[in-house]
Amino acid sequence: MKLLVTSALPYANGEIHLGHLAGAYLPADIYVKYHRLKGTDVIFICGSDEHGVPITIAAQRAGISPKELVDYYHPLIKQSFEKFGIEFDNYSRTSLSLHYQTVQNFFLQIYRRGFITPKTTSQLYCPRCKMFLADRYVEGACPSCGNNEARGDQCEQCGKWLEPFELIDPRCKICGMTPERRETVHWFFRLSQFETNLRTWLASKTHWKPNVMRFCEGWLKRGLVDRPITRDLSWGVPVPLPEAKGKVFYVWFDAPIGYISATQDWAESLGKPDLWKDYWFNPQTKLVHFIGKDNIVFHAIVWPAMLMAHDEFILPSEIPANEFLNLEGAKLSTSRNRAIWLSDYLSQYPPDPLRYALAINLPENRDVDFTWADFHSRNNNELADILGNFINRVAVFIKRYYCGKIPQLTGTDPDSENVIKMAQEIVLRIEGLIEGFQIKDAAREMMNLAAIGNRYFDHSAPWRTFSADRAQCDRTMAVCARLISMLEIITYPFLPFTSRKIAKMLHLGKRSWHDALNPVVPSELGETEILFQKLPEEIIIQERSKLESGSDNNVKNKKEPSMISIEEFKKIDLRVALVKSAERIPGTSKLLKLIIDLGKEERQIVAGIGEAYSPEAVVGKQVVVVVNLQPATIRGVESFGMLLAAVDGKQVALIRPDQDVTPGTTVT
Ligand code: B3M
Ligand code: ZN
Repeated sequence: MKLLVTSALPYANGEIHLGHLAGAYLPADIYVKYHRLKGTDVIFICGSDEHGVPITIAAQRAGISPKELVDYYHPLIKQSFEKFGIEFDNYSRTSLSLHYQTVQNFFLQIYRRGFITPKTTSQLYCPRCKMFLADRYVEGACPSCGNNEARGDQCEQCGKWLEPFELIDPRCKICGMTPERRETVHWFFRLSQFETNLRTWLASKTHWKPNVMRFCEGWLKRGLVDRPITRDLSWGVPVPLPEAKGKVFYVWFDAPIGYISATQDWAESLGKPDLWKDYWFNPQTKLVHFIGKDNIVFHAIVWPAMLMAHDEFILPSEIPANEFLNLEGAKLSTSRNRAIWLSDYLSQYPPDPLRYALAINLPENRDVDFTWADFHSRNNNELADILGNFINRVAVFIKRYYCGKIPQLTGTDPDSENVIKMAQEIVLRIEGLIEGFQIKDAAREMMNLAAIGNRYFDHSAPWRTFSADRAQCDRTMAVCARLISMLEIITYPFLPFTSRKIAKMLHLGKRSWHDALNPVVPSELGETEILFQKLPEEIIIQERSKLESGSDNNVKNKKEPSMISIEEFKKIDLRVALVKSAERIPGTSKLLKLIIDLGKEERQIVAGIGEAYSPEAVVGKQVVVVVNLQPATIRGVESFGMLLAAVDGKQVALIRPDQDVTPGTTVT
């Protein structure tokens, strides 16, 4: 069997937060680490989702291009995952040309097979922004639940998948204007054709999680309709049809194909460019998609239908979708800046305590709440007091009483036999739980093994038997060392950094999951160290208040435009200038090159007023200019400042002083 595991491709429009981790990344990483230990032929594939309106809106807000935005976030996301111990075989990105080709070929194949049809549709168009309002560019009231902030692609409140024109009282997300309807051609994926096949396929997934099944059944009951998979946007994978010039694919068409292109990218990086086919074309491969619940419809309905239409690749075997993580009793929200960012967490605490606190409380079957009080108690009362304490007290004892030499197991007694049996049962239970995607219960079992160790140690009282019954004491310590050796293996998927420290302590080399049932015990202790630092109680209050105030640490991708201070405003140097000369910049209708007089100096600036003003009309006029703007080259002409104008669609009006003043006068 081969295993191809994916986690949802995160949008490269912000950093990773705890909601992401609990939904699609940490459980997948635990699952994969376990399988790697087991020796399964497994690859773990992910990458940044770099297209779609979430990206273009964020870029527009930041005043940069979509490419600049994703180039900024992609490496940050990748690094945060690495620091948190999430080990993808490949973390790719959808702006790669390899991805473009794969998407275009995928499309052409389903086009040739007759599952794509063009249709003239009437879409919302913002006359002020001069663009079609696809997906999240439009907001309005949800026709199904009334939520007034439903987006053009989906209502977050009720989960309904929407087309923009279904919204009641729609408004342009950029400028607030009520859009009008305009006709445009789009290419539709004939999802309706796959209703029967999907129904049969889903019926075979009797073991899937009930949340996923219920969702899919609801969809099929309402009936599947054909969906447009193209958009009038400039950022995205271009549609490879001559008649579709200027159109790109809808992000949810290109993103899942990213699972394939990221695997191709992986194979290429290994110098074995065909290796990806061993997975995607192989009916023996189990394809497992870890996702959050908001992505169920795309992974369990649309994507399988796309794969059926294409007819060459394997279909998903498992879709273990998680519910949501709330924070301190309320919804996590990046737009309201109520989130805990992974990079902030990692700047203060080690990765394993968070891995544990999340793993033991995963939203597997229902939404769960992350609280700092719980995090604090998991760290202090479980990691430090149970797991850390067990390993530490055994190590200290062996060092002190045995000079670091670990006694070998000889003879037996009912207690020791029993504890080893219980430990072996735990290992087997963890196997079953992880393979059945019950990661949370598996994490509990792992801690249970350490708790059993502590009880055994207490009960055996080696500090007493050391002089009273030496053979008994030897046996206790040999059994404890065995349990630690087991813990080194079973903690690895959950707490990889800790597991490596334990391995150093026992001088353990590479081992497999099966070794946990019958672990080797070395004869001598290596380097020992405290595995978990206790955290002071103050952090609970501190972290909570950070979250509620949305303080600086949380502004990572604050999406709303913010207020500025008077100091910030004062940084802008505004002056009155007199236009000395003006000429059109050849090849453009909008741009004029102006020479302006600022009293002490003359400057050249480029102004985008050419459609409203002729060069003659501006010469001799006084205008207002930003003089400390970074110089820029526009159409090959250098500009050392920016002229102010009021702009409303095509109407442009220069801002001018009410009466003539000395050129160079400051505007405040
Ligand atoms: N980027 C949605 C999300 O981050 C999306 C997942 C794509 S998986 C193919 O919620
Ligand atoms: Zn608009």
